[in-house]
Amino acid sequence: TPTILRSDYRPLAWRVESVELDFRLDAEQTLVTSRLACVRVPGASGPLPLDGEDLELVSLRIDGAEAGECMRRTERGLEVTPGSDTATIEIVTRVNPAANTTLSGLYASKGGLFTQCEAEGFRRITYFPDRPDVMARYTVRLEAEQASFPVLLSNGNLVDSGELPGDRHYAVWEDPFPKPSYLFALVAADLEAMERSVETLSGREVLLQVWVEPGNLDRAGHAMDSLVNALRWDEETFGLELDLDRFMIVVVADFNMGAMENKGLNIFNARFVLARPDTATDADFEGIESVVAHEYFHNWTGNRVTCRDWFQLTLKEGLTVFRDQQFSADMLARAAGAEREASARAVKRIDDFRGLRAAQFTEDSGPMAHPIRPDSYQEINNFYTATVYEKGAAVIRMQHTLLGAEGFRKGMNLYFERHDGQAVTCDDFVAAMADANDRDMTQFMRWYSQAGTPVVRASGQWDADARRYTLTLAQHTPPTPGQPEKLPLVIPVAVGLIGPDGNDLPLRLEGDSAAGATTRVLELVEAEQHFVFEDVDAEPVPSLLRGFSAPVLLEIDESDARLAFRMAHDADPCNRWDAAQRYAERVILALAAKADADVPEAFLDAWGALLADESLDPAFVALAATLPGEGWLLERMRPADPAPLRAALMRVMRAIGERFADQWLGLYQRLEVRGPYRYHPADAGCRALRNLALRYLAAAGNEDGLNRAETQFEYAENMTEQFGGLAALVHSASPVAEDALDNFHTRFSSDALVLDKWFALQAGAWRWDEAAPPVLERVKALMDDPAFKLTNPNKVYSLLGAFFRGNPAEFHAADGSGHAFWAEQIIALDAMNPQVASRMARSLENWRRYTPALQTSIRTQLERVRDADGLSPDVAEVVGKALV
Ligand code: B3K
Ligand code: ZN
Repeated sequence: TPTILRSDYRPLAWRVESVELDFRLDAEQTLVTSRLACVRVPGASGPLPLDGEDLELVSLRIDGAEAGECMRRTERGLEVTPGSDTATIEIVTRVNPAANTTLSGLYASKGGLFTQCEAEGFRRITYFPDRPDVMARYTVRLEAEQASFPVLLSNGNLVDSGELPGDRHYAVWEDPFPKPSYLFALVAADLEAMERSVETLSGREVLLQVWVEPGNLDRAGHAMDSLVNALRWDEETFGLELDLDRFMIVVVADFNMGAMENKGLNIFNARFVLARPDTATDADFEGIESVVAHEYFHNWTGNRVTCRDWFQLTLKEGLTVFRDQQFSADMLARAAGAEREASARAVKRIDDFRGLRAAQFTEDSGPMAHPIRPDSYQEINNFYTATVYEKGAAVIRMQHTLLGAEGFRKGMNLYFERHDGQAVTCDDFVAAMADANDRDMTQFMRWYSQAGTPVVRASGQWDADARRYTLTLAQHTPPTPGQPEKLPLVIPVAVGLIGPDGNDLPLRLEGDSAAGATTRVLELVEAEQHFVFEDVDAEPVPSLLRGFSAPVLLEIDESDARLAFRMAHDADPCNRWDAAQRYAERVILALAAKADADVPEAFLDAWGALLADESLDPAFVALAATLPGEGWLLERMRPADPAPLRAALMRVMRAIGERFADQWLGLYQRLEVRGPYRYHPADAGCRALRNLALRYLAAAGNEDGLNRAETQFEYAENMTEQFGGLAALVHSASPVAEDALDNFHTRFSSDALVLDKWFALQAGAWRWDEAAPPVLERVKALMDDPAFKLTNPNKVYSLLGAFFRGNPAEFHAADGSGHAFWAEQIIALDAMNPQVASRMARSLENWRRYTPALQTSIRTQLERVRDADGLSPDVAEVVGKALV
């Protein structure tokens, strides 16, 4: 597979001024006529390359005449050489949506027709210079049979529609804004809309629609509310207003990822729209709010200003993730009320950081490590990564921290002032931030070019006589593939000093005239720096990287006692959580290395103090009392050995369940949420902690706990509690788990999204009952369930994804059965849907950190996939890099 380099970027010699598309839609034979008004860029020379993939070319005419000699076929599609500097190119292609299992381009789902064009799907519809710096105005005419496709949608505004002879109809859509081809979309399906009309900041009336399958309107309300909130937030926070008369969200059941920000016509995976209290959990409600907002925010960060080339992807993704994170934090804070606001924000911050650590830190230490702006790729779809998205967002967050909210806003204003309507680079974004704030950001730009998680090593020295505390911070970034050497970065380190009484000290840095705030942001820019604090009367305990101020790994020597102290006293909730995690990690890894050791008493005491502290928000306690994820622990364990790790985790869970049974039962009672379900952070926090209580109690085999889980499962009126009860039963040795699973399946047999949870729960189950058969057997059996389809990405992610990624001890069974199953499934999936196959394939990329025996088994299967016939570039890149 060829490698594409960022340094190879060349502007196109042609501009496409306008695109007229005419679709004769049909499930098996859709005829697409595309009319491109092309103009040669003054002074440029060369042909116009047109990308095309899986297309049947019916005809191509230049200025009305057969192309003849002026067209030739190339590896990527076609190349045309018009005889003059302006030309109208008319291309007719035929495609078969029903046969398109890749879910990229135009495809069929449940009888409807949908498109997905990012990154390179438009070329599967028609021949086109399919790159984001080609921005054009689109007019789209859709024509189809009325009965099968009653609703016809595309980007922008509806300018004409009507009936045609033979029970057919048509619609014409016009998008007033120039856009790249990846933002094109159409929908032809049987759908119903929830509508709301709102007034924008400048007083324009806009129509919002959420389109769902008939019968699902009662599940669209939360998405609509989220959309309205997002619209308001962008007006208030950045002065950014909806620029269209109409904004549509359309739900589809078969979709490769979460959602897509097509201009004015967002298309969503059903799981990020549909929610009713009895079918969706608190986490689902939260996910919907954030994804709806994310796609909406793209309208400015991504659509109005887009990427020059795909290497700049983080320009829109990192920034938009940062925006959705801020939005969600503000929503949570508002709902929580003034008193609980800080805690609500911290909970969101912890959640985001935990995600970054689990997905991105692990990616950054493996064979796919890349900077947030990569220098090369083989398949762009492989680069919609945690690094580009989550680390990208963290890099934007650091700019926000360094420049302040106001400075950041000034930078955003300048960015839009300069670049509205353009396709630009990450340098352009940072230049706007720098110029608006009169700040040199040259060194900061290294965050865009260096891969790997930087390690910040901290140590402190207290000088009693001088009443001085010197904090030494040193940074280094380990080598990553292709980048042996790294330079120092600009790292904002938010610092607090905790006094012996547990209270923060006011900070006076050397050179300051007076003490100021209790948290200061230090800028670490050298390989090593010393920061001196004055007037420190007793040895303080440093609390570093407060609020997770940078995407780095902090190394600091801390005794167990000091971790327990910070768990109890750190004024920064993020660091309180972090202290609990560090302590748990230490204990679990020690137990994994020494099978007969006991769970240390001091650790349990610290844990107990956390549970007993009634001043803490239940949502926070639920996070702090959740053990570090297995994937993260494997990353920290050398060599990674899933079986003893699982055993250690089970031992710790049992110990915590047994030792604190009364506390768990007590808070289960105390935190019961009465009244009808509402999606609210306070209620959600209580439900989360109660469900966690059930998990620990069930793990310990506590009779009362198991009874409560069963009752909650049977009588709960919302999915959060019902599923929480079920999950506790499945994660126990309880004999009633099987019946409960059957019962749940019967109850929701026609609800695809709820069944996704049911599949995932079983694929991720631990074997609390040693006599139970391996989980792989169950996964194989579930593939035969009538509700399971390998062609539906949600099903694949819930069953196979939960097993490959969420159940390491079972997946990495010593006999290699899991790995062989992995290879079979990757090969089968790849023949249908390379993007989904590639995502699943990535579950083995960090194989070199496992034990030698596991490595041998995994290598065999990686090679088997590598050598399979007709492998896609997607999977080839992943296994190829894994095997290097
Ligand atoms: N921009 C899309 C992702 C497209 C992925 C293509 N393989 C969704 C988002 O980030 O908002
Ligand atoms: Zn996005």
